[in-house]
Amino acid sequence: MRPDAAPAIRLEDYTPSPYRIDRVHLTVKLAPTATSVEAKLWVRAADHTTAGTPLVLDGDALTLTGLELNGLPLLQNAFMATPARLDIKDPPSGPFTLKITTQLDPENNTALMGLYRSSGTYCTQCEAEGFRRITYFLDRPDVLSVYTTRIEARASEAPVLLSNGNLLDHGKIAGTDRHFAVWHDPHPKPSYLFALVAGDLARVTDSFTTMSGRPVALNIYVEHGREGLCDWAMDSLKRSMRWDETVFGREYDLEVFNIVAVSDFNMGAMENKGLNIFNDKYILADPETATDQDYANIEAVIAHEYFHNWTGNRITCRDWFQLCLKEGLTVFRDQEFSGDMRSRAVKRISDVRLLKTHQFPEDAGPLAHPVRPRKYKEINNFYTATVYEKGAEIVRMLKTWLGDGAFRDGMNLYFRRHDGEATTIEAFIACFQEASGKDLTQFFRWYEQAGTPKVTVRSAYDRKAMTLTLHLNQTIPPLPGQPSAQPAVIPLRFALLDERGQEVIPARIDGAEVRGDVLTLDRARQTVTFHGIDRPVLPSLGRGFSAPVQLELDQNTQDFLFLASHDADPFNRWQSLQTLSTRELIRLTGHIRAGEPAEPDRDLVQAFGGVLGDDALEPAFRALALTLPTELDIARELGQSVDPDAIHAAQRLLLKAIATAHSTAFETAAASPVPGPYSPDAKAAGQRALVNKALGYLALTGGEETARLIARRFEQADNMTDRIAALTLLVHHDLADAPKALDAFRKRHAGSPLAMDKWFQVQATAPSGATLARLRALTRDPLYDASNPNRIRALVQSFAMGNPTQFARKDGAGFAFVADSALAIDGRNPQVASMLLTSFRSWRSLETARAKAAESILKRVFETGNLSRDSADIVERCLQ
Ligand code: 0A1
Ligand code: ZN
Repeated sequence: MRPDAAPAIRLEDYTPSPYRIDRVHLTVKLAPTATSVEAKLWVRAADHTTAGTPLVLDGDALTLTGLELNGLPLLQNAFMATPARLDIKDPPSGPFTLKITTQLDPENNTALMGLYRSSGTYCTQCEAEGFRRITYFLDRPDVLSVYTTRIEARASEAPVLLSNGNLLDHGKIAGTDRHFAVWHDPHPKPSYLFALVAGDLARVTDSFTTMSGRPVALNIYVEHGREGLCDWAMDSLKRSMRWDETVFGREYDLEVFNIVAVSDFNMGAMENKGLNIFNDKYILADPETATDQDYANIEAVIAHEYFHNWTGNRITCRDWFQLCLKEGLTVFRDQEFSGDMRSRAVKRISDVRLLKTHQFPEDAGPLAHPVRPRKYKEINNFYTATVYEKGAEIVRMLKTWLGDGAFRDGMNLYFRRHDGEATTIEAFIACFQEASGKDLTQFFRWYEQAGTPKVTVRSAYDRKAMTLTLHLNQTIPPLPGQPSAQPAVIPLRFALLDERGQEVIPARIDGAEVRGDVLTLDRARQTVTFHGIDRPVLPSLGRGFSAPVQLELDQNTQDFLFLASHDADPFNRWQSLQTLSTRELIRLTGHIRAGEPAEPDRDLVQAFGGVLGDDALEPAFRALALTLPTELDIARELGQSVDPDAIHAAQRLLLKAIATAHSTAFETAAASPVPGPYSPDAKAAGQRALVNKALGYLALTGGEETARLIARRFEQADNMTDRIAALTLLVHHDLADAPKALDAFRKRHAGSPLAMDKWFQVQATAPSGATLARLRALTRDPLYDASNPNRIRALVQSFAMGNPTQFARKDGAGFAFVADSALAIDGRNPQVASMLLTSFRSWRSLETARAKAAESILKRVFETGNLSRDSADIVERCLQ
């Protein structure tokens, strides 16, 4: 089959399953290359119209070794089995049982989907369609079954045997060296939430008492010797459980909650019922090997997976088009949790930065898709920033627009009405429609239209009439498959500020729906008039980033500088500086490309000094405010004819100007000690962020003395945050001590693959012409493992996504490196390959020579024989 010939699955083609499977008994006899799985299924027709019709079960690369119907072997001509499906041609019209036996080879399952081995531990990954690699099944999320799982294994190979639910029984198998465990999960669930783990693992244990007084055993399983690295994860879990009770009224519902950390995992983590499986980088942490960011990520991912127990597991998706029903909502919930645990403002800014650097470009290029896609060829390619992050923004807009009370009522109605169901976005939104009494038809467009709306604002103040008028315009630029779009519902949180920064409250507002400080746009063009405005005011719009849109304001530099220092909304203070910096970087980039001299704007440079010196602002906020928009942000803003070298040079120029103008203040900030021994809490992390940000500015202008200071910081660091910050400066600024420091780091952390990932990443993101050759050499480093997703992400993905000048080298060598890395892994692990290929998504916006180089490499990949469906889908869409 040509790679592009895979059929597309379409939302409009959804039909309910003709059969139900009420109960599943699995008996899994584990052996590295010959595991047998016996699945007994209690099957019945969904209704009389489907009774007796052929039953078609999904499979993927399966070997059938036995098949019985109602306890009797099925005759050859009564069924048809291929690795990809099992047809029961003429099933009974009443309920019946099927016993299906398959044989698996976990040891050689390199795709990390289905049952595989990670460092000797048997584990599973079933979302989205991995269960069909274990047994033939109705592998679709709207088929909910109660599972009982018996696991057998050699006791010495796998002393720990885990599956979903509660432990029913365990013991030795007499006369053998094997033992067993039986797990029962009383909650009906779709097959994608099934999990099994077996191995020689250490256990860290704790407990939790739920709000109604039920005890829950909490266990985290890790490789032996890693027990000491689980404290933060366990603490995060307990805080997540309490928070979900307090804020959403959700209580845990099993006797035990198990988490397992594995080192080979394609994604971040997986919310299997009662048995979450994690990429170990989101569990393991100590100050020696994990950064402050790692601690924050662990807290967020633990919360995310735990919160799925209600939003995803108890209420699941009818089909995979509804993926954001569980993902967007659960991201929203984990963001709120982190906001409560840390500084809300800082968390919000970090989330918006992520959205702008990952989701906005996705939404502006060939891989753009609605939050609820209408078709897919490979569902694994839709675990995207759009489904997750934009999906979360939509839920947040509901809260902003409807208000906290109606939002809470809508959530409660959703939990009450849909518990135990596989449902849809429509059903979710209907709950808020009922709770608020508002018509949400137009709001629903957020799920159906791709693209980031652009809202332009022109303002006019009429002193005599005492009115401020805003002329607002919203558009979504044309996208592949979406030539035009309809106006969206856009809630804008706002305030009007007078020249002293005091809020001016309008007597009346015409032209838009207003509730409190939220005005909502719903037309392509809209004129909003604020009455009773007795003095000139500046609007502060989109406070807290109240809608995922691109706001184009007609304010001038002075206006933005004013907002940057006076806005009571910390998000808009940050945003104002970002907007100004973006404008400035675009201007500088233009001059640099034209070969003209360029001088950064003095007022802007001055403003950064103001932020740095403002002790009233929390250090974490100051560190963020001192961070310029990324080079990729500027590329996205430019949108066409992008020259990454020019953007890089412009950024350097502005950074250097800021560093030079405020060198003394940066020296002071860089020398401020963070009090006490290392603690990962948000306050201390913020202080470290500011110190390291200041050190980064010093590195731009400093001479040998600064270089020595940075080398000393590297040597003396007592935590990974400071050590990796110093190492990054040494390597990215090509300072004399860089090679020595890289060696020292490698020696120190050779025993920690996760710490070594940082070492690979620092080198992969160095903006130097020598980087590519260095990376090629690193792929041969014995500590690099070209089949481990985390290593590939650290070396190749961070190069592709985090090193714009080198990835988009004019000679095409950067593109070739990434494409060849993808091809090298594609046969073993298609998901990782396609993830690498998504880094080509913005190729069309590059200037001609680079775009041509990217295109010819994409075409070469596309024409490769045997390309996986995952990779073919991405490349095909990139080329469309
Ligand atoms: N549901 C998980 C993410 C996930 C998705 C797919 C996977 O394998 C293809 C694994 C994990 C989450 O949102 O955390
Ligand atoms: Zn999730």
